[in-house]
Amino acid sequence: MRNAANQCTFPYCLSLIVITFAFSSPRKNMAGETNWEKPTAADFCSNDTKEIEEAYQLGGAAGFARILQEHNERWKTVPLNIAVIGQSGVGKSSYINCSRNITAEDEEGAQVDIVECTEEVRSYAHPDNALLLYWDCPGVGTPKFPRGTYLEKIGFKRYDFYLLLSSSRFTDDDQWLAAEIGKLGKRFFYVRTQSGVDVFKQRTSHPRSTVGQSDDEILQKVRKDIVTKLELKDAEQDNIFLIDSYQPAKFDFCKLQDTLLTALPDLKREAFLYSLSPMGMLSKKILQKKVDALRGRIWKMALASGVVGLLPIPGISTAFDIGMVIAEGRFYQQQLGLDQQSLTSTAQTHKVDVTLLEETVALSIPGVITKDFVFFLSKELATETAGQAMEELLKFIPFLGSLVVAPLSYVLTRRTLLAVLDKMETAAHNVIDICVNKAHQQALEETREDCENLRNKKPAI
Ligand SMILES: Nc1nc2c(ncn2[C@@H]2O[C@H](COP(=O)(O)OP(=O)(O)OP(=O)(O)O)[C@@H](O)[C@H]2O)c(=O)[nH]1
Ligand SMILES: [Mg+2]
Repeated sequence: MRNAANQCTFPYCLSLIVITFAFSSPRKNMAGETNWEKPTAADFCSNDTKEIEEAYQLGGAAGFARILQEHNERWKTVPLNIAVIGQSGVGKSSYINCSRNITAEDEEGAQVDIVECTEEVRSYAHPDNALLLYWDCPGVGTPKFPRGTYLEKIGFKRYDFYLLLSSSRFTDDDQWLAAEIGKLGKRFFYVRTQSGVDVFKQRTSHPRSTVGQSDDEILQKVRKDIVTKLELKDAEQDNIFLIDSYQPAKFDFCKLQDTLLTALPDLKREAFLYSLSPMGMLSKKILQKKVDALRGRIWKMALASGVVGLLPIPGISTAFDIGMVIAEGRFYQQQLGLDQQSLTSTAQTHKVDVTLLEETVALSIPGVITKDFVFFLSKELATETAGQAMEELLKFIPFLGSLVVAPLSYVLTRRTLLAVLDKMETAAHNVIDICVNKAHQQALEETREDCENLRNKKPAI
């Protein structure tokens, strides 16, 4: 069979087309009816296609499938070093924990304390990516880390980018660090932590004038102060982020992660994207970016499955590589924050009943992606759409005309994965909606309480 694959000619491909069903991807139109989308040029990156074609010439069908899957895993091999710097106590370790979706009490959590805490430079890997390292640096300007030796001690030049953290007041040390990073010609992002605390303090000290003001309005003053102190030009002002590591769904936390994402080169961007938690930030924007990236992997998985479909490998279904589809589906589930562990953590973070989240997700997908679920889905897809075989395959073949792929395996894998991803996207949107509604309710109650307190407050004598 492998020889047949290697020696394939166009007529042979055609015979494969004629004798098989084909499938395309499910999309809902405005009326909610299902349409079947064909693969488009946007599904294919020309560099990938060229490399993959070469791999096929060299490695035959078996090597080709391996390389396709390796392409999807390349982001795991890219190192990314993020320096988190600033004075002691500004929240460097807390930010790192939040970015890794864990707390100081977790085994791998960075130590956090109300007294000076981090005493050496230490890296913390992201739980989902061992090469994505957050470097927790000790506070600058302490007796142990005076300015004179600070840069050398933290290995200042080795990082991809720098997050310069501060809280409450902008200091000389912040200004000095910003200037030093500037000299390196590297990009830094100015992050003001504990914004929730700033808002609370301002509302408490100015109870009347802050009623009716949004948190953003209250924080405008802080933003302006940073711009003035750093002498930032208009274009640079987008590099200021006001966050609270204990409330990642509020303030600029999501904007910060999104900006870092945009600033990175391709593969590093992919590695960073797969480390972000859309549920922690309750961000549909990050969710959308993840779904797009995951959708972009599908054609390679489908081709790999299509090639494998031609080989007599024991344990693989006659139609497509079910093990691969299950593994890929579980990856989506974890990436979109829908696995059990993520749901538990989302429920805790946003103070929502975990059972409600589980039940909501269960309306779209099972708790664990199983063989039965994938079979059920693919059976549905296979019976519904046989009619569009030829068009999709002819569209597919010009891109990879010299490759032999079992069309049934290719299209069934593609459709099944797209359907799995679609269902998960819906479930993830629903989970975010529940958490956002809960946060709104809570905010309303707090405002009502504030107003009530203000009304009942007796004037000071
Ligand atoms: N409310 C709130 N508290 C924070 C935030 N970030 C840090 N804290 C608190 O501030 C204190 C110091 O936080 P750390 O994360 O240990 O600060 P650090 O910069 O790592 O401090 P060193 O290790 O001493 O340099 C702790 O009590 C944290 O709980 C935040 O964003 N919001
Ligand atoms: Mg620390």
